[in-house]
Amino acid sequence: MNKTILITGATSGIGKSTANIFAQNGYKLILTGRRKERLEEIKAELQTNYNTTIQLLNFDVRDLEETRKAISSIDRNLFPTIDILLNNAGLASGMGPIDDGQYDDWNVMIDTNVKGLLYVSREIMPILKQQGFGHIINISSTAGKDVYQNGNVYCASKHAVDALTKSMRIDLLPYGIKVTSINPGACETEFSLVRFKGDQEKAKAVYDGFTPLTPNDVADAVYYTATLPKHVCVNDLTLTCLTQANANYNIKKN
Ligand code: NDP
Ligand code: 8X3
Repeated sequence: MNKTILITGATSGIGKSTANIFAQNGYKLILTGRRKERLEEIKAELQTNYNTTIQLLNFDVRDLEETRKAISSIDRNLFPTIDILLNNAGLASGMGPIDDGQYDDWNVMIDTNVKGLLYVSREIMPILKQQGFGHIINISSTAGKDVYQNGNVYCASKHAVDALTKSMRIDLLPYGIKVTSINPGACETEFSLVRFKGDQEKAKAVYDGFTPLTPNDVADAVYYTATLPKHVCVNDLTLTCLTQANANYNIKKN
């Protein structure tokens, strides 16, 4: 029987690349995101290329009621098991000193990266517990390991993901559920475009002078951790491009 992965934030970047690699390898997909048209396009492309079974869930992870409704609408005949949950949906909003922080930016980051991840996980956990197996993979960040100047609330939200991953691993251990944190460094996606609110020049400049990770690099790491033998769990995997040592240090040379 083909396995199923549920990917939050599959409309772009790391989530979209992960959908592709798992589809290529025969997995069934449940793909989520707010941008419905993008979800439909990705579904059509993956079905054409790999003849994959896909269900789309179009919702905002910040909205508990929408999240509950979406998760309960999963077609359990098509997807009798959920083998992997990839908590990937997330964002940075703004970048600047904390004393100048914008409340809307803080709310959107905490609501998405922390509460959204919790909502989706909480709704999926009963399914995993009932199965007696499953794997939750949380996309944290190098920003979940160290803080950097002007990163304050984004870094805090990813530190929270780090803490939640560790807690989930302990609490879910009795049910045979694996929990992994994947912590990428700079990866060129729509991340900076979102952080800088559509300012293309500013977003592009983030990746000037070095070769960042690609979303496929991170998707490969997700695939690796998800396909290890049953008795093996990667707890924590940090990956950066060659020029980056941690959240604070990037020599920015190609
Ligand atoms: P993208 O902006 O390319 O993708 C973000 C995805 O998250 C989109 O599919 C978006 O979908 C989804 N998303 C955002 N907000 C919500 C929401 N409220 N409800 C549902 N879905 C949402 O960025 P990345 O691929 O880079 O980001 C993916 C994850 O990787 C994030 O958690 C990010 O923090 C993390 N990360 C990124 C790094 C980087 O350098 N790029 C490095 C380390 C970690 P839609 O807008 O359609 O809802
Ligand atoms: C995203 C990477 O360096 O902007 O988590 O924090 S960074």
